[in-house]
Amino acid sequence: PAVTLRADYRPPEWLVPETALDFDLDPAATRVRTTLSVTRNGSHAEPLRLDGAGQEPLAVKVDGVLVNDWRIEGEQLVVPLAGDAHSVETEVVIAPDRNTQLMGLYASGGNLCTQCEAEGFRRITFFPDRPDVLSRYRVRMTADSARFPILLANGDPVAQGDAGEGRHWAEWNDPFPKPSYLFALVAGDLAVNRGSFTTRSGREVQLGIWVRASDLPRTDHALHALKLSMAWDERVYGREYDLDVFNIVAVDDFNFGAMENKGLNIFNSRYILADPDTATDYDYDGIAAVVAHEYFHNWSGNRITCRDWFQLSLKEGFTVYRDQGFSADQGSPAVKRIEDVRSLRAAQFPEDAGPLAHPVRPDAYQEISNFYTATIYNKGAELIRMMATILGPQAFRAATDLYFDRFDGTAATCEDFVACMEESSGRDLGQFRLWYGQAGTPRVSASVDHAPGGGRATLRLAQRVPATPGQPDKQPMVLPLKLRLFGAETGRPLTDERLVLLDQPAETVTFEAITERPILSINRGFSAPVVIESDRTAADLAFLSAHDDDPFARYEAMQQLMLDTLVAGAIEGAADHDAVVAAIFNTLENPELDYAFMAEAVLLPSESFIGDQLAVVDPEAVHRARETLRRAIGQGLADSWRQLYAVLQQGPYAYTPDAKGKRRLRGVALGYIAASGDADTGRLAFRQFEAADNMTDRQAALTTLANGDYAEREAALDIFYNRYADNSLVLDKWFQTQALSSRADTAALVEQLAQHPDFSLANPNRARSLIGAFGVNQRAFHTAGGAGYRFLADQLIALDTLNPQTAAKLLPPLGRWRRFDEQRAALMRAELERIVAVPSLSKDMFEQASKSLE
Ligand code: B3K
Ligand code: ZN
Repeated sequence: PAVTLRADYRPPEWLVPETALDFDLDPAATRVRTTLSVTRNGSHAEPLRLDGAGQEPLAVKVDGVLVNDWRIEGEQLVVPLAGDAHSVETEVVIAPDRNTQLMGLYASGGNLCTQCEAEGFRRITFFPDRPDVLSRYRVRMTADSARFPILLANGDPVAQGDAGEGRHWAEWNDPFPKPSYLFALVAGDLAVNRGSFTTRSGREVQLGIWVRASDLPRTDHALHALKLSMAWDERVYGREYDLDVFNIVAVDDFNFGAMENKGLNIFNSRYILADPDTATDYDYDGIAAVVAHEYFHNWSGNRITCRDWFQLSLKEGFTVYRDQGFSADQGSPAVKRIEDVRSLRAAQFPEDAGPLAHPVRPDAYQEISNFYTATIYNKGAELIRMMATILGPQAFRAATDLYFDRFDGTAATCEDFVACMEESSGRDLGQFRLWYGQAGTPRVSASVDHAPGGGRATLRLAQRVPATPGQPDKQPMVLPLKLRLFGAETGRPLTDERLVLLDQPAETVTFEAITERPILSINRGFSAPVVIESDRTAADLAFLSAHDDDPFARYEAMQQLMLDTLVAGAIEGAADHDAVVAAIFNTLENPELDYAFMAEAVLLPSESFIGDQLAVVDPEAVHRARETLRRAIGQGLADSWRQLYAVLQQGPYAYTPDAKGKRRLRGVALGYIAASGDADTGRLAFRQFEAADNMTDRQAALTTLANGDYAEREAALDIFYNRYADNSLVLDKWFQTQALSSRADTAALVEQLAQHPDFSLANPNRARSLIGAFGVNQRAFHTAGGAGYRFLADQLIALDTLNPQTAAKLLPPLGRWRRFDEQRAALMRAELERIVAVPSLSKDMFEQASKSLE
C-alpha cells in the first residue's frame, strides 16, 4: 500500500489563486464545472496535476480552448501547461445519491451536503486537494426550486435568481483564501433559527442554524452556545469573526461530530438538536463544546491552516484546548478537567499503548482519515496545555497573539506554533518538542523520603517512556509536574504549589523545614499527560481525597484508591473495601463540595480502565471486582444514597449548573442503590423513568434498568422505544444503552439488535450506537468463545463496503489482543486476519487491521 511520508513534503508546483465552481445540482447526476486560475510556483517544467477520485473528466479547457493532451495518471488528471499562468476548466458528473461514504457531495434526508476534510473535495471535482493550496472560491448552484429551496455555500451570498423550468440559482463568494477541505455547500428544504452577533469592532454578523422544519424548536441551545463562543474568543484570545454571515447546517448522516467549513459549518444533528425531553445534560454540554470547537476553528484552522496533514494537531490539538477552556468557563473548571482526563484515559492512553500508537505529529500514513484520533486531538490539546503551564497565562496569550498575527492567511506547521511560544516567552522548548515526535504515555515514579524528626524531605522522580511501534528507544521528555506536600499529622499544606519540570531520566527535589511526615500531591490539575506510579498508601490517598486543595488532585487520589482496591480485587478475588467506602462517605458529607464534583469523585473507574492496569486483562474478574466494590459502597452507605436520592429530587426541569449537578449526583445515587441489591430498585428506577420531565433523569433510570434483571426492564425499554420511535437521535440512545449494558447476556442481545428493523449500518450514528458501544463494553465484547469478535468483524466487513472511514474507526477494540489471554488473543487475531483477507478491502480498514496484527 502507498505510504505518505512527512519527510517527503514538497511545496505545491502550481498555485490556484482563484476557483469558480458551477454546480448543476441533482441527486442522481450533478454536473460540476470548475474554472481554476493557476500560476506556476517557482521555476520548473512540471505539468499541472489535479487530484480526482472516482470521476472522469468530460472536458478540459485551457484558457477557454478545449484541449486533449491531458492524461490520467493513477487518480490524477495531468494537464501540460506552457506558460506561468492559465485558466483551466474541467467538467465532471457525480452522483450524490450513491455516495455512501459520506465524503464529497452526498445526500442526507433528501438534502444535499458536502464533507471535504481531509480528501473529499477530489470526489467533487479535479483540484490540487492538499491543505497548502489556498484559493478564493466563487460558487454558483442551480437546483430544483421545490426540492432545494435553500442554497448555501461558504462566505457571503452574492446573488440569486430564477433559472426557469422550476429551477433557481444562487451565488456565494468567500473572500478568504482557503484550502479545498474547507469548501462546503448545502442544498435542501431547511428552516432557520436566526440570530445576530455584534463583534467588538461593531460588525454585525447574521447567524443561522439550519435544520428540517420539525427540528426548529431544538435549536436554541446551539444558537446560544454559538453567541457565547463568539464572545469568548474575543475576550480570551482576542479573535473576532470576519464574515457577515455564519451558518450552521445539521444533517443526520455524518461521519463524525461536525465540520468547520468557512462560514458554513456542517454538523452531525446530534451536536445541534436538543430539548429537555430528548437530550441529556451531557448532550447539552457536548453541543456547546462542539459548536465552540467548530467556531474556534475559524482562527485556529481556517485563517491559519495546516501545511500538510501531518500537522493536523496544529489545528485540532489547539482547538480542543480552546474548546476545553470555553467549557471550563461555562461551568465548573474542576469537573471539566476531570471529564477531559477521564476521556483521555478511556481513549488516548489505550491508543498510545497499542498497535495504532502514533506521535501527535505522525511521520507516515496510508489513509489520513485514520489519523483523526484521540492522540491528535486530545493528547495534542495536552501538549498545548503543558506549554501554557510552562509559559504562564500572560506569556501564553502573547505567544498565541504572535502566532495568529504572523501566520494569518497561511498554511503552517506545529513547529511554527512552538517557535512562537519560544520567541514570545524567551523559553527554550527544544526538548519539549519530543512530545510531538515520540508516541507513548510517559510513566513517572515518585516517592518521598523524610527522616522522622528531620527537616528535609527528598522527592525522587524518574520517568520512562514505553516503546511504541517503530520507536523502540525513547528520550526523556519535559514533564511539567505541579506538586505540593501536606502534613500527615496536622493536615496542613507544608509547601506552596511548585511546578517541577522533570526533564532528566531521574531527578530529586528537596524541601526544607518539613517538620512532619509529608504526603505528596503530584500532577495536580493533571499538569502532564502521564501515568504516576507512587508508593502512597491507602491512608495517604484517603487523606488527599479529603484534604487536598486542588480539586483534581482530590478526585485523582480517590480514583487511585479505588483503582488499587479494584486491581487487588481482580487479581486476588477479594479486597478490603473499607478505605474506599469511608472516603466516599467523607466526600458526600463535605459541605464545601458541589454536587457535580461529588458525582464525579464517587464514580468508580471503568472496567476497561481497570483492565488497563493489569498485565493480562481478565474481563470477568474485573467485572466481578467492580461489582463487588459497587455493592459494598451501595450497602455500606445505603442511608446516604437513599437520603441523597430523596433530597436531590427537584421540581420542574431547569438547565442551571445547580440543577445539572443535582441530576448528576442523583443518577449516581440511583446506581449505588441498584448496586446494593435492594429489592425495591426496579420499582424505584421505573418510577423515576415514568415521572421524569427530562431525558437526563429518564436515561439514568433506563440505564439502571437495562443493566439489571428487573421485572420493569422490558417495559421501560418498550415504552422508551415507542415514545421516541420517530426521533433517530433518541433511538440511538435506546440501542446504545443496551449495547453498554453490564448484563451477562449483552453480547447475544446486541446480535439480536443488529437484526432490528431500525438498525442500519448506513447511518454512522446508528452504527456507532450499537457496534461502537459494544466494542467498548469490555465484559460483553470479550465474552469467552469469541462470538463478540466474530460479530464485530462481520459488521465491519459489511460497513466497509458502504463507509470505510466509519468502519475503520470501530476496529481498534479488536487490535487490543495483546492485552488478553492466549485464547482470546488468538480469536481476535483470527478475526483481524479474516478482515485483512477481504478482497477489495478499503485502504482505511487495511491500514488499521494490518497494523493491529503486527
Ligand atoms: N475537522 C473536522 C474533522 C474532520 C474529520 C475528517 N476525517 C472536525 C473537527 O475536528 O472540528
Ligand atoms: Zn476540530
